[in-house]
Amino acid sequence: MRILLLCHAFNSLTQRLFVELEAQGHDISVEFDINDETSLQAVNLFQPELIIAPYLKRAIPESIWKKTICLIVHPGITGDRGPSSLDWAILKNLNEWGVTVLQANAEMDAGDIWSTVSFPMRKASKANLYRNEVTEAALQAVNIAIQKYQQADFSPLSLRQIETSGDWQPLMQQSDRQINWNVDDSATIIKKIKSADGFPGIKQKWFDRELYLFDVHHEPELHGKAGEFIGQNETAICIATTDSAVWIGHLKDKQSSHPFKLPATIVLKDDIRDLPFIDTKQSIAYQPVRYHSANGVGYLHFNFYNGAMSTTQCQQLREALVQAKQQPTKIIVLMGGDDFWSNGMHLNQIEAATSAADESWDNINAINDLSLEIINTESQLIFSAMRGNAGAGGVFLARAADEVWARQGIILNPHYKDMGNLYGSEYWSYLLPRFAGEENSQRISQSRLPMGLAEAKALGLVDKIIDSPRNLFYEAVRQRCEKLLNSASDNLDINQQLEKKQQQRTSDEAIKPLSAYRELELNKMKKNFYGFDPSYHIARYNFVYKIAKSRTPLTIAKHRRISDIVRRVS
Ligand code: COA
Ligand code: THG
Repeated sequence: MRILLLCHAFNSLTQRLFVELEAQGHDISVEFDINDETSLQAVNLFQPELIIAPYLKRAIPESIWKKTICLIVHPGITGDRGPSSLDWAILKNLNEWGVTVLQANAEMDAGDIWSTVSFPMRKASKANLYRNEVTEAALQAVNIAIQKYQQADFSPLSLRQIETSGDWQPLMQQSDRQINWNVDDSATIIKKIKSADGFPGIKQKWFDRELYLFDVHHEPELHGKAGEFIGQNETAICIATTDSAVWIGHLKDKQSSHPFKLPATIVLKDDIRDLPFIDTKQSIAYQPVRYHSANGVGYLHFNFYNGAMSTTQCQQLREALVQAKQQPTKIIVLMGGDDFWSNGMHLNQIEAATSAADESWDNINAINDLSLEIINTESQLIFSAMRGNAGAGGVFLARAADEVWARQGIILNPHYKDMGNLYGSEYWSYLLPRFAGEENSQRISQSRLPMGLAEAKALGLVDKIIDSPRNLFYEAVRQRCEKLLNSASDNLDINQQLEKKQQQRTSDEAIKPLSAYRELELNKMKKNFYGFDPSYHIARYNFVYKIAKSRTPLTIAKHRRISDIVRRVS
């Protein structure tokens, strides 16, 4: 079927539908909802049989929904309507929520119901629920709706025909979730912040500044006077609550010269100069980098907010890896974070630096040092286990390991080009030809599209797909590792594999040393950072400031490509 995805932006849910529907053989094109005329033009150019709107903030005009069936993917149960569905579900502590596919008409979210899929709620942030449960349910609900569309005799049910518990819920206001530090316990505070994380954050006045709070973690061990600052670590601040304390990892100060999300200690810098330092190692409540081992396998977690890795975080992670390598294990697994495995260097922190070029340079060197440390792991087999999505440098960093395992359903964006034609580093020019072959690495580095796992595996970016639900992923990885250890009698197989890996490394090094790959990549990156062409700095600015796109990129808007138009006309 010819299907147009009409969306506010190409977000993770839209990317997932794009990848899955294309894999099912549908002809998919994407148009950003910039204004009514452009959207109508897209419909006229592509002539879709069906329009699907996975992430849309504005009303679809009558000129479109009268002509073509438009299916809205709504992150709520049947009958639920409005722009803050998930926010309300989290704030109300609901046990179950869902995704409904409904047909657009003149009344927002009140059209006929095509399908609905429910899921149990989990105590996670809005963005995390959205990227996981909502995305899975949305994919199922869209598939059901497409099947029904293809049945000639199907007609959807109107809202009046079905019994529902959902209702219209207004746009959530700051006053609906404002924290009352003297009254709210930790659970309530966490719930409020999570209901607004990734967007818009909880408004909070501190030090006469209007701040927005994100990235909350419970701290059961520490206590103090409710609402008072207890301490800080490298990136986060710890605040006492009525019953314990919470860590806040990220803040946004819209009135500052860097009005975007940054680590809390950077935003508050001068205001918390005298705040005592709490060693992260003593508090397991907020430990983005965490190592543990069990039954001969070491696991390194790096739960960085939004998968972004700053210079110091890369250094910290490298240090943790160096330590892990000294442990008597045969396998190390790089687990990444809860939301993302990694999205490469930290563009927000680069944007906020005194010199963005210098900070980019430091960040890419730190991530390269980490990549090198992974490649040069001699005493252990090292695996990247991706539970969440990865993008840009994060994908190539994963490939630095001996094997990449990925959870069924994640999306990879193995490209740097959208960031102002960045050349990219992380030793990709060594890793890609080695694991994917010359031809595939050409294909990967030319691509600007999100990739599903079937393609990633075919191209050699991923070795194993782990078909496990999100909450059982760690267990599935653990079982695989331990089976590998146990089936290898007296570690003979593992030792042979380690020997083979060392031989390969030695022979690769003799042909062309890793330092030469690094130098070549960094020479190109130097031009991106310091050269005449400002594309990278402009693209990064637009990304960090979330400047809306003024047109849909041709990579996804195939109806706007001349070749596709000619093909359809002829
Ligand atoms: N640095 C800082 N923030 C990043 C980031 C990075 N490298 N990658 C993602 N983020 C942030 C986004 O700004 C967004 O912030 P929000 O919480 O304020 O909304 C959040 O992570 C989620 O990203 P989003 O783009 O909404 O997720 P997605 O799943 O729809 O898309 C990517 C994922 C990877 C395609 C997209 O985030 C991206 O292009 N990132 C940039 C990657 C990059 O170029 N890195 C530098 C080169 S190494
Ligand atoms: N029919 C038509 N178009 C649609 C929908 C529809 N477009 C997408 C839409 N459903 C998705 N759902 C909503 C529901 C309510 C609101 C937005 C999207 C909403 N918006 C506030 C407004 O427009 O004033 C502002 C919200 C905000 O600022 O975030 O109420 O069923 N034809």
